[in-house]
Amino acid sequence: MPVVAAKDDREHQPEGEVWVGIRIEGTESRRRPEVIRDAVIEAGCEIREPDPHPDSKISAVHDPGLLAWLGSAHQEWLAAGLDENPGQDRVVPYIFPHPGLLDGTDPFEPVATSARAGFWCYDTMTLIGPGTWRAARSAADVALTAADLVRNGAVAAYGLCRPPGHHATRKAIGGSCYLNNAAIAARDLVGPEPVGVLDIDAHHGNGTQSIFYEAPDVMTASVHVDPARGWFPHFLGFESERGRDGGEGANRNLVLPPGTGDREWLDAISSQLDWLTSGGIGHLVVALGLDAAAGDPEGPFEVSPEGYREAGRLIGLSAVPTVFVQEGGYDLETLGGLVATTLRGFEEGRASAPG
Ligand code: SP5
Ligand code: ZN
Repeated sequence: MPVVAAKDDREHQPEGEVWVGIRIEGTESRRRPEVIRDAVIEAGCEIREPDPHPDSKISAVHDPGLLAWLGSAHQEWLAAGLDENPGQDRVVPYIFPHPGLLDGTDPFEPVATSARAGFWCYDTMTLIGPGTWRAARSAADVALTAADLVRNGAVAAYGLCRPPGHHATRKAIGGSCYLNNAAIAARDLVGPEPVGVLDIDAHHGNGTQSIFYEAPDVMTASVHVDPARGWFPHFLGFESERGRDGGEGANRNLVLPPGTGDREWLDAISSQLDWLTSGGIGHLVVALGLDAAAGDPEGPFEVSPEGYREAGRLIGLSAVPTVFVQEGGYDLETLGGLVATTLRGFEEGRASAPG
């Protein structure tokens, strides 16, 4: 399977995340793409660099104001001297346009550099450093290049995106995500037939859901840990969220309790694949998070490597041209093997699929 990866992924150095007010180490490390690269090379995949794509492909899913801010946020932060006083070298918000603050008035982009961060970022865990924009923009090119390969006839392609993307919304970064790589690829692949997004990261793909919430031409399906059991993104990911207006009925969430293992997880994935294929999708984008695996430090599921292989097999059996986009997965010991195993499962499923 062709693999697309950018050297720029290591330029993103958030140096941790602020959680409950404390800067902690953070798990979205630059080692992640290294271990994945090693494993897919070992599995015999060829790696290629992404091709550059125009900004219009990004602004098709993100607010141009967000893109303008993201591209210059760290430089503005330094220009405002916040790295020296009070001594914060990463962009991090302190005040947010909370509905309870605004009470129905329309938010506007504030003037102060420190306040602007909260206008475009919904949590404190998604820090911006000097190379964050370059890495995020390259990750979007990775997803778009993988989409090109599949549009031009490849059965599937894998985009090794870092930073990940599925928590980023049209107007806000969050959850360690900056540009929504899977959504950018999905929007780019819409043709006469709708596109399906299957998100198997342990966390709800809230950004992808919200970007396409009113879209009739992108079906979004996510399998994730129940937010009602206390899990990120906490406010979204419930099964009652089914889309709105033109997108009514085109979003489907399946939630599972902490501790879920292979059987229930695979049943949910299978159900989502049936739903997507019955919608007549022409392409599938898989938001591939490996944090559902047993032992992952950020996810509470107990999925085995064999479970991931079976998930890949089910996706391959659906016989829909597929773009895999890397999302979460934080156990550096097993992450690379899980990606390779999932892609191998896909090849097996595809080989025994009709057509
Ligand atoms: C792409 C992706 O998988 N993003 C996951 C973001 C969820 N992060 C939630 C973190 C919640 C607090 N973690 C603190 C760990 C302290 N040990
Ligand atoms: Zn995740």
